[in-house]
Amino acid sequence: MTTKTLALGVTASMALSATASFAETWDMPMAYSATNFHSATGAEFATCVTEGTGGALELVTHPGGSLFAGAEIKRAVQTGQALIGERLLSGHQNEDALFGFDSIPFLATSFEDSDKLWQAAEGPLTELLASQNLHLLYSVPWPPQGLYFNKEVNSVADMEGLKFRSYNNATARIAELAGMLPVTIEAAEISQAFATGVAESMISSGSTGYDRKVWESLSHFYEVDAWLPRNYVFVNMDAWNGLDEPTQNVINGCASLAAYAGLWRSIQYTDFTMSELAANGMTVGPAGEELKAELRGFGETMTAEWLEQAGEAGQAIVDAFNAE
Ligand code: PCA
Repeated sequence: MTTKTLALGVTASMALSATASFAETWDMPMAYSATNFHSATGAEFATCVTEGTGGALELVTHPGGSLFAGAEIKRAVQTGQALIGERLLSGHQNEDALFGFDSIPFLATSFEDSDKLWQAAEGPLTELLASQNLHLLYSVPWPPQGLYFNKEVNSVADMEGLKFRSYNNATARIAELAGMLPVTIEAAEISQAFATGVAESMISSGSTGYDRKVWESLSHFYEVDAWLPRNYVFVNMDAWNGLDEPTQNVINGCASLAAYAGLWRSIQYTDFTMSELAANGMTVGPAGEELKAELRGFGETMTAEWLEQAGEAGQAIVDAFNAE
């Protein structure tokens, strides 16, 4: 080998190692369909980070549970199988009651109150996630939750015995209180579950009903505004700490934009999806007085249960929310 070819070889390998140490690709598993507004917001966030770091950190989103199913995403990021991901926060309520702060029936029922509740909860949630090796980046609420059925329902008695699709502890508890049979199913799987009769009813947003075309199997949507659950985007803490400060700054900037854009999408999607459910043949409207009153009773029971499970930390969130 001549001196010249040796020098060329060294330069080439230096260039290669520079690429290897400075350009990284992170896969970002997400649970909901690519067309869902959270997924659209996440895709924009990923582009923002990729472009903002000049390609040094490329984020690649994998919506619809295609890389990890919804229930596996948090563990995958905790253990470093993926370094960033998005998940429904209250999906972890069985690990710690605090994760269910956003699914207390009738505590925060509007976008404004949901934001207020998030102001009260963000600090404690950030700490809880940090204790689990996760860094919280941003969070976006779903539209208000209402009830879906395959028949007219005017009271809890009409719900008895129905198979009810649940997505967290609170939704399973509503099923129990109403004498229904809870069955846990990821949003990505619900069209099939309704088509085959594995589930006959659920509580969710107009958004999920629209995304999954539930009018193919269900006939009624009752606006209840029970709560607005949140999705959150989070990073493996070791991976976060391994980033240099300029990269962290870009990610934080993109995260703030995503939180803002996601909230606006959620607000606009609320009316749009209600009209789409109706346009596709569903009966859409407010729940009747009897049903509403009975659901409020469940709300009181569940609020007391949550406060008992979440202890002082939970009480502090509710107090801070009520004080504002
Ligand atoms: N859609 C998600 C969670 C809340 C919502 O509106 C779902 O049904 O899985």
